[in-house]
Amino acid sequence: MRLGVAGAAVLAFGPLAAGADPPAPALAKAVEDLEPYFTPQEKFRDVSRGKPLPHSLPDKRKREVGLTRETWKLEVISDPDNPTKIRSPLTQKDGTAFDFDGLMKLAEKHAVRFAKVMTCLNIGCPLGMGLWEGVPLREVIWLTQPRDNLRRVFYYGYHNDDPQQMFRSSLPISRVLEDPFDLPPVILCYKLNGKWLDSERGGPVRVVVPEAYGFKSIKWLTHVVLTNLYHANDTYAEGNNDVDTWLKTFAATLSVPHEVKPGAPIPITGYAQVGLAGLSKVQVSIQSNVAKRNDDGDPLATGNWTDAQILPPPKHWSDLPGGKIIAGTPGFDTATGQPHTWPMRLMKVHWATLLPGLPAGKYILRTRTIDEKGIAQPMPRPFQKSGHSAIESVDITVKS
Ligand SMILES: Nc1nc2c(c(=O)[nH]1)N[C@H]1C(S)=C(S)[C@@H](COP(=O)(O)O)O[C@H]1N2
Ligand SMILES: [Mo]
Repeated sequence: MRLGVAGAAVLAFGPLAAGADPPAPALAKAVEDLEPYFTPQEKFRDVSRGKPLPHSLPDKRKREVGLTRETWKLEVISDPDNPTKIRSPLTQKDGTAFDFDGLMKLAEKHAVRFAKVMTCLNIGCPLGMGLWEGVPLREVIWLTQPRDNLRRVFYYGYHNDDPQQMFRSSLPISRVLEDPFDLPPVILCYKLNGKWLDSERGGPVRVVVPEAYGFKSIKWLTHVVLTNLYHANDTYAEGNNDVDTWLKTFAATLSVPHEVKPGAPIPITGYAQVGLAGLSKVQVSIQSNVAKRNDDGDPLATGNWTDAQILPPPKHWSDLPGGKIIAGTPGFDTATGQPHTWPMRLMKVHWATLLPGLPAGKYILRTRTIDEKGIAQPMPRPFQKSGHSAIESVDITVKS
């Protein structure tokens, strides 16, 4: 089903460079100038909090508080307020806390990798796109031999030993113990794009939750707490956020000529975030901004949407070693490194379109996506606290 719809989308529009008609030079140039596919670690946008920011601590202090691979310690315990029955808690006090060597032992057998955009629920565009590697969190939870009264897990990282600074997130235990709908597991992540996870990205070890917005992916992880609490206790809940939401599908522009000559075709490129709903099409609409706005701000109602070309997967996956998807990444062919399906959920795609020339005037360009089920996304959805996914509007002026 997924292969069908997603595959059809690519075939119908054809890979840009391989089409019968070579793309117009203006569009070819815009496509060539697109951003790199994967984001180098240091180029991610950093929105993490802490005074001081944990990644800015001097190396000596990092060693003291366990923020290096050599000194990292993870406690996995029962919640004293809503206890889970576990046989073997992993604690500093008993000298049983989990360490990086233990993680690497588990990695020999259980390491997994997946590509995912890291997007903050409160910020429109992804902070970065990464190939994340780690050990499923459940492997470490099993070490404690949980027995009874286990409904959720919550977790937090180093926060300068100041309770006010704790940034916590939580998940139902079922999400950790099994992976629904083909999703990758929730991981204890230690590598990004084939390199050790650096301190700014949450190293030595962070959680990464594949289908979630950034706030579930706790950095500088130090504590995993097994609990019989039946509801979320995320720090983000206090900020009026929808803490059960998952990654949305939407499109946005990357390059738009803000002023063009009358009759000149208009090259446009952009990206789409492929959320859990999948992606079958990217569409654009251009309207005169003086046209009667019968839509009341709802461009979905106007219906003059045209399909953009979803670009094929890159030949060179920039920022990965050798520009190649690391062998053994599920969803990618081991020999060619090409994805089995495209677009793939949790990742982003690039798109391009050449709009026909227009008479002089002022216009508004909008972009949207059609999900795998054929439903336009974003739905007219004012609920920004479920993850930003607005229809973007960009002004274009046509004048001689
Ligand atoms: N310990 C800790 N983890 C954290 C945060 C934080 O402030 N402290 N911020 C979260 C939020 S809100 C987001 S969006 C992501 C951002 O991940 P990045 O910095 O790798 O892009 O980290 C999450 N993990
Ligand atoms: Mo965030």
